[in-house]
Amino acid sequence: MVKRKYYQEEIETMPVEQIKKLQSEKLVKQVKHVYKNVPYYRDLMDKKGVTPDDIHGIEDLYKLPFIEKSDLRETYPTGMLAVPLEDCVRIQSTSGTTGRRVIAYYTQHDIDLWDECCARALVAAGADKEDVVQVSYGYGLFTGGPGLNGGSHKVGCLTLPMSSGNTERQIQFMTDLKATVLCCTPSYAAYLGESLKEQGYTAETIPLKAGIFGAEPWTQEMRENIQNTLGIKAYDIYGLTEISGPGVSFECSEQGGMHINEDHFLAEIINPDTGEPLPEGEKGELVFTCLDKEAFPLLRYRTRDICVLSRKPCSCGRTHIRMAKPMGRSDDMMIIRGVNVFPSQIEAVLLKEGFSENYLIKLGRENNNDTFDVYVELPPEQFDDSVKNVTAKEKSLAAALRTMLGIGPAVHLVPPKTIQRSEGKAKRVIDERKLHD
Ligand code: DLL
Repeated sequence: MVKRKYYQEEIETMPVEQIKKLQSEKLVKQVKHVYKNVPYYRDLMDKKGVTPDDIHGIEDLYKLPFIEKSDLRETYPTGMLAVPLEDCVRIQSTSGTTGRRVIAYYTQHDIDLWDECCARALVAAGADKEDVVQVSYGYGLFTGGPGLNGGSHKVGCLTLPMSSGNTERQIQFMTDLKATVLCCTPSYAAYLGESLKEQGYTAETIPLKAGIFGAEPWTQEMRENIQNTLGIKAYDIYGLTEISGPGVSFECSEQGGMHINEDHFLAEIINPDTGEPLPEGEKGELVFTCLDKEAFPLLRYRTRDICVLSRKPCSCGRTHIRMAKPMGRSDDMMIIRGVNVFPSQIEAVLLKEGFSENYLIKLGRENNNDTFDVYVELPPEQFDDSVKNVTAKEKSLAAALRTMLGIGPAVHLVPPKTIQRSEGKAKRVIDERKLHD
């Protein structure tokens, strides 16, 4: 049997001009739908002096007002719904730490569209009918489990709805049922790899061939570690609850950025300070417009993810625009002693210097000065090193971090396995400075 290259070839390889035409048609319709059915957004448009008649195509997108997380909190729980509640078949929700959770609603059409996006991601990672897909993202309100589960069904794979956690059971099912594709957060993939290794498995004896990892930032170095430990090709996948869930964009075999499912999601990059749209190739905040979702069709939603888009042709044949790995969030960037720092920069240095991705950043304040501590696990084979050696390593790691960041943290090397492992999104920063309410 010939392996399929695309899940929906015609759409995924559509010439760019045609995609833009399709987007324009869908946008005009979608704006009418939202204006008519979402009073909150109608008010925002009225205040900006724009009506659906002003929107003739994607070139008019900039006229529309943005939606931000604060709007979703304000309209909680149903104020952004664009269809009667009785037409909805599902909700999902974000894991929000403060304030009200965001609830996203789906009609059956919206679920189908989302599942198809995940199916495209799975096929791009080489999955086909004969594959066994282990979904180890959390199930429930989090979109990771349900999204990849739906995509895997569409492709016709045998789906193992493992959810996260219970690593012993994960390994048992993976090896007994010969799972070939693993879907989970990159930090959990790294942890599973560590546990498999401890049980004597090697890259050759682990049945997996591909992994689809996302939901949190991860570096190229972390990708290489995971690929080597599990003996797989590791693909990035991106998404957010507000826009549907995983599969808003996904990586292909080129592993060079994620193709955005442009027939459903229109992407822009804006200057996060001024809101001005930026030209392609410039770094800024990613903004999405849902082109054909029915229940929760957000227009110009500000993701806070800092990113770059590229139309460079891709060797995989897909024509949809690619987004780079998010480089951080405009709202999770740390400002330490006046310097902007992204946790992913720290991770990149640690991995490059031969340490593991198990680390913790602690920020505090002493005498009106920021304290900046990085706790990193020693590789097991170096655990017995003399105090002198460990101190020297701490110093050299601190120097490498200073070179990268422009400020130097205090580095603390701690025994292996002392930093708490994560089964979902890893919490890597503890900020005790209380810079926000
Ligand atoms: O994390 C959806 C998802 C599930 C994506 C499974 C991929 C796989 P939320 O919980 O709403 O949704 O979080 C969305 O997570 O705005 C990004 O900041 C971050 N994020 C998601 N995917 C990636 C990725 C899901 N591949 C927020 N790389 C987004 C970096 C990511 N950050």
